[in-house]
Amino acid sequence: MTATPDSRTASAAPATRHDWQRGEIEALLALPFNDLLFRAQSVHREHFDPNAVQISTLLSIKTGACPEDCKYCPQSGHYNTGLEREKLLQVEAVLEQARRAKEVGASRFCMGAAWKHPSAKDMPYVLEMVKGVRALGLETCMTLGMLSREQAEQLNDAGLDYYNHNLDTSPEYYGEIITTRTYADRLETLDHVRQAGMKICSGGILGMGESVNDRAGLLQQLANLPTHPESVPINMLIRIQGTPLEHVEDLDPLDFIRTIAVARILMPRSHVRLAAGRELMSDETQAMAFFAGANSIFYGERLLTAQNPQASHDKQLFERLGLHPEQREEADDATQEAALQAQMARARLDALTTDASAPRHTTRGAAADA
Ligand code: SAM
Ligand code: DTB
Ligand code: SF4
Repeated sequence: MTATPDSRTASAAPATRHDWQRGEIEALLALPFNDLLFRAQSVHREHFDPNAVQISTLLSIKTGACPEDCKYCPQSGHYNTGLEREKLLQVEAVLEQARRAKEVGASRFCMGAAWKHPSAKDMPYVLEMVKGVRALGLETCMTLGMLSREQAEQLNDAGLDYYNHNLDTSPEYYGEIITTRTYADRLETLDHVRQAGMKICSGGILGMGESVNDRAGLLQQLANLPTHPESVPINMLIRIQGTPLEHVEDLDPLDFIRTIAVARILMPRSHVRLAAGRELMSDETQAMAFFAGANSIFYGERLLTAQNPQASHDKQLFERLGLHPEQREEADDATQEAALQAQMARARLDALTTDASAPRHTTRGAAADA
């Protein structure tokens, strides 16, 4: 297993914390907006190219009729959402979609299935999909529900890079949203994924009627995992007709941005994804989310079943904001550490050789561009 991001903190920045208290996180969420965004953007620049955004494309490989009762979900069999169900796609059909995603610039292909967990009968097909997508030169991600230790190992052996499994909300609010799978079940799956050697993609949904304390609770759970998830999707609830959350109150977009900013501060080396709900956001809200430290999106007109912004609109937004797609999410950790150290050495040299009157802020920019 490769070194984790947290093991490369050595000399570059303060050690990443895993002991956040709920009150500390609530205090960050309550900062004056400008102070919070300044702090988040400063942390962001220490670890990332501030103008690069990682691009993933999603495909639903098995749609609808899910036995779970997640109150937000169009695919739950418990609610009548009018969604047409589909069996597991053929491997070749999935690879065809992956080729298209690659052509339009995605670096990662995420496959999602509406399952409680994968069955033994489905696993061989899923493993073939991982191998095939990987062979196209794309990073692979799957979200298939709960995994046993053995299934996680099989996926890792097939070459799966990321497993997405969200905590969704705080442990206290969770029972209001899902009753068919526990918080502990979710943490156990995350542990199996990590032990098997895969990277974790885990985040949650905002706008489900949760309190600020619940948002702090979700972030606390994620940030206090033994290793931070490499990818943290923050979804804005897409209200789906027929689900129990159909009429939940609007979330203030500024509160959404605040949560992204705090995620960035707590998990400084993780990719924070501005995930579901962009279709409902203004370009200005999305721009602010990128400023707050979001650096990953789902690209393409469809998420799993719901709409996402048109690709042409996203292209235009990237141009207007001077953003560019990140080429690959992560080189291996040793390579990334070496690049960071080299950048910092160069920056120190620059600082020594630059005219004393010249502005000094170039140092941080150089390091962040590693
Ligand atoms: N069935 C698998 C599972 O839940 O473990 C994987 C697919 S599931 C659709 C992946 C994630 O999508 C959920 O955990 C939830 O965070 C997000 N999601 C589902 N419906 C959503 C909605 N209406 N709005 C925002 N996010 C949603
Ligand atoms: C995540 O956190 N968001 C994505 C992905 N992981 C799998 C899914 C969003 C689903 C939105 C509703 C739908 O498309 O059905
Ligand atoms: Fe099923 Fe996943 Fe939807 Fe829950 S979120 S109902 S587990 S597809």
